[in-house]
Amino acid sequence: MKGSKPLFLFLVLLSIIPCRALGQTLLWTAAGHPEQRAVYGVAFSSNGQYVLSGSECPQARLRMFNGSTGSVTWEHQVSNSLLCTAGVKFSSNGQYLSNAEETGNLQIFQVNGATASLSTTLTNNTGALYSVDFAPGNDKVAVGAGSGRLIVYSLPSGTLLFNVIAHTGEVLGVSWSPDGQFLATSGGDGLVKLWTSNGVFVRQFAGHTGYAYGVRFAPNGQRIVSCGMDDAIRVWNAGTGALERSITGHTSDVRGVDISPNGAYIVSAAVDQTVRIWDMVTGTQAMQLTAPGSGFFFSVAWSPADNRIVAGALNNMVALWSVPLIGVPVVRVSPRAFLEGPFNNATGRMNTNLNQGGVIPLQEPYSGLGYTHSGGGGGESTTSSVLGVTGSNAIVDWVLVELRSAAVPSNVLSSRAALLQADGDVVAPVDGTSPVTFNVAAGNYIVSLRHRNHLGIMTASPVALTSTAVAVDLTNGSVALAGGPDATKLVGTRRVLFAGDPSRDGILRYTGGSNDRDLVLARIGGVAPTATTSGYFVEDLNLDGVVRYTGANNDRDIILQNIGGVIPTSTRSDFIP
Ligand SMILES: [Ca+2]
Ligand SMILES: [Ca+2]
Ligand SMILES: [Ca+2]
Repeated sequence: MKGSKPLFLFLVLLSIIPCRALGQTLLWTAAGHPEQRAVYGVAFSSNGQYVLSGSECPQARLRMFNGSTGSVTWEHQVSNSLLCTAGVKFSSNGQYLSNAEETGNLQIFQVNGATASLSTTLTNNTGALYSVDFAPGNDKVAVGAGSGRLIVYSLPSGTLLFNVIAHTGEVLGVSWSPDGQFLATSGGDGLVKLWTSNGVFVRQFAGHTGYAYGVRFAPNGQRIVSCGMDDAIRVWNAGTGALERSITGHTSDVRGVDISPNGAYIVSAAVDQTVRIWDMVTGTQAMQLTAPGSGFFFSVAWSPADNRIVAGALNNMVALWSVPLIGVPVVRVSPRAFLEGPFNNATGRMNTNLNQGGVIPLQEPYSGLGYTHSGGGGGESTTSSVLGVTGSNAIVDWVLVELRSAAVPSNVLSSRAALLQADGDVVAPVDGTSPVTFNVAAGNYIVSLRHRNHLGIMTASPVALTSTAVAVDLTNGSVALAGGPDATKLVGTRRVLFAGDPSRDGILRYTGGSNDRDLVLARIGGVAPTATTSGYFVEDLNLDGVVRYTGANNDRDIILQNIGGVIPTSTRSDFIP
């Protein structure tokens, strides 16, 4: 033990360093400990507002920093004895932070804004802890122990769920899959292993020599990234166990690894005194980060909210960079689909009455309807010149395109509002002709197409997407859909999305609670069935610009037809989870 505990306010070695190079800015550095103690763990809160560090002992410290300024907002002295802190994490709901420490205690703190208070100490009797990760649902916490054990506790109760021998030697890294169904571990035996959330071994990934220090699951659940004593970063296929690539360039031990929220980049921290950013798909180095005086880097994290990176170093430094100019990955897709409402089987095109009526908004309508966009989608806009195009490429309406996890199709990784042309092409709103682009890494994605009053559809199998646009024709049955042929309506030889869901719950209902028919009636005033309302409304199921309840071209009968046409209590559902 060294000295007494002075006021930490005097100990913050905070400095703003205006160091700019090649798209990176070192925003601040601060001390993770008042003395020369290595920073073994760093973490961002899920909104990126706070940074947490955990340091070496004696008198290990946890420190929380304001992510913008680097000022210390909270400090905790772990103990007066020889207890080091090896791993720190925030839970994604912002409720907890955790500290895995060297005598086998897992401390869970309740987070209260910029501060925290100790709520639970979970003690295992197998020795030192090296790594910690909260489950995505915030209902479990996993820890890796020096004894080679993988231990999982339930939260908030702290009940032990399982405790299995995972590695020969220490469990140095642990990471939950994004769906919470799996855990990846890395160990002192150089292996990376995959486990079910119940602690059942699935497969191992062999390749590192010496310690495998860190491991992270990619946001799409398809890849696992590890780093090790062999100076390498390895990218594994989580599903098959295959080594996709080995990334070399660091000249000494790679101690920490993390992945950008969009899955396109890996960041690594190494004993060669550099933090480096790599392209996930090509393995090429995109950027190298340094901080004067840092010494060896031991830990690293990428902000879940933006392009900022924090790293912890041997000499007690916590360094935070902004990397805004880093190249943004792009995948492109060109879907083609028909909506039943405006579809005209005689011409093989959709009517463009909404466009001709001048009611299509320049701003995408889905955010306003309550749809929660993902992965950078939302707020798309177009121009009156795009809407002015006529003929087969005239715009019919706004649609939604989603890229979903191949492993967990309910997980929407990225969404975009796009425009639908009369001939079925789905295009970018910016010019009305380009493919739809998403800022995600090249890979396999379930593609879904949705509309504000039709039943959505999605591919049954993942589609391999890259920066070169891939055509996904959903009009002719050539691409298998979730739900099979029942997912779309056959009109002549073409497949169209079922109309009739102004309630946007994915179910066509003609009568009873939450039915779609009453919404049509309500839109025209709710009393006189022959009344009509013109404009851009979700109750206009055939997209002719007029909401009609009865008579020719009404928007009511289409619901009845699509639930079977006979029994009014029948329903029809989409196949989107
Ligand atoms: Ca076209
Ligand atoms: Ca409905
Ligand atoms: Ca209508």
